[in-house]
Amino acid sequence: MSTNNNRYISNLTRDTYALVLAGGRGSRLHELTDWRAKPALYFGGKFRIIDFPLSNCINSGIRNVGVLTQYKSHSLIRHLVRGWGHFKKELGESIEILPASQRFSEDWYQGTADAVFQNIDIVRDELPKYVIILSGDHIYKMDYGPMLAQHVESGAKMTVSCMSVPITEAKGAFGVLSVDENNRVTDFTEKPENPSPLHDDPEYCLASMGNYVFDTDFLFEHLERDASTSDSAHDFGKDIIPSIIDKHKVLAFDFRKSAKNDAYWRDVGTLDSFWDANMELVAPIPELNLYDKTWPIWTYQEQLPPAKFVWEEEDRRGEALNSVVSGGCIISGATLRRSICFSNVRVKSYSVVEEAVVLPNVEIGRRCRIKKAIIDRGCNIPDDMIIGIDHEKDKARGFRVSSGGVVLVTREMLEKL
Ligand code: ADQ
Ligand code: ADP
Repeated sequence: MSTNNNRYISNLTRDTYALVLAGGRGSRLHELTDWRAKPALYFGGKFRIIDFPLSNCINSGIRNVGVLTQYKSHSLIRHLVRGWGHFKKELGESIEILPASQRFSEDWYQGTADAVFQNIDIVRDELPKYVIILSGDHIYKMDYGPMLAQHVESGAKMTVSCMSVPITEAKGAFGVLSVDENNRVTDFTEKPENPSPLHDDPEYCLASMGNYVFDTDFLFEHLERDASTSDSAHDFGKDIIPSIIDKHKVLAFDFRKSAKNDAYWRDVGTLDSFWDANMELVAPIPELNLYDKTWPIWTYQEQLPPAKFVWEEEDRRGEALNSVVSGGCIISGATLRRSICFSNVRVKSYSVVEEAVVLPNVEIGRRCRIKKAIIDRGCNIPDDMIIGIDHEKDKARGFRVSSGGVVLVTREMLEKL
């Protein structure tokens, strides 16, 4: 049967259970993930990171999803319950939250393989033929159908999605694969210091996106074997993949080749990459199209009044240029340039906010000047405060300045002033 046959793909996706790994801390995001897991972090004016893999599942026709949570899961679980709680088992749909609940032992989830192992019986109950394991940490649009179709047609036991990235970016950051001429994975090293280059491009290597398709029985067999191995970190990248590639058919799925011009994928693991990916959205035509009706990104939406811009006098123009402004915001007599305002942000007269990512419920007082900054949820920026112009001054006040020159301000930092 052909992979272009939609019916074939939808049968496959219906036979698939998705597990989204959403327990990671995201320590390189510093104070932004002090109180929330990385998948719960806000993105793009009204979303959270987890909305992207979940929307990809729904848009791909995978309607049974488990979300594995662990670290600081409160805000993530609240978001899932509010925004993703309407799936109906009766209609063959479900989104289940699977917190580390010490069901098998006294331990929390150890590595990612252990997180899945501890939920084997829940997945088994669903009787899926295939399990797709997804990282809950990335911003991307991906139709999982072609990956599943390749997996089944090739007769692979496991398929790893990957894309070519510059070696300088992959170093110490991603799992790196080598493949033969049939795309079979011949080597997999988790976060190597010296990634093996592509044979036709020495500057690039093949990086794992942290998304895997397994035949269900094969997955269970190897998770059980790994669970009884004492010197394992119980992690897919470190243990499971390297231990199976010699004996079993593990294939790479090249996301960039499959999605062609639509191969958008961002790891927003640092303050700089988080700020960059948000800033991309204020471009006149961003690479990530959030307005694409054929691939909607769902989220929890509060009922809010529309954004309002108030212009009272010539030097108090409430305006936003090349910016994204969410519901409930009032920009009164202030100027926003190349900025993103999440819901319920207030910016008062004579303030100028440039290249800022302003999370929900922030108030920015009068005559403030903010440049290249991330303002965390609930901050109250007092009148006349200047942020992002003099980094030495920012640091002296306890704000965090990233290596790329992005200033992070949180409520706790402001309270200490
Ligand atoms: P990392 O993202 O660095 O690399 P990891 O920290 O294990 O690996 O996180 C993978 C996913 O699992 C994330 O979505 C995270 O939130 C989640 N997670 C981590 N620990 C968890 C736990 N105990 N319980 C539940 N969820 C947990 C991985 C791969 C690399 C690959 C990159 C791509 O290991 O090979 O290149 O993803 O970014
Ligand atoms: P500033 O005077 O510093 O710009 P204000 O809070 O006084 O800040 O708001 C100025 C303008 O914003 C108001 O005159 C009004 O037009 C608009 N505004 C403020 N709050 C509201 C609100 N709750 N509903 C509708 N408009 C509002």
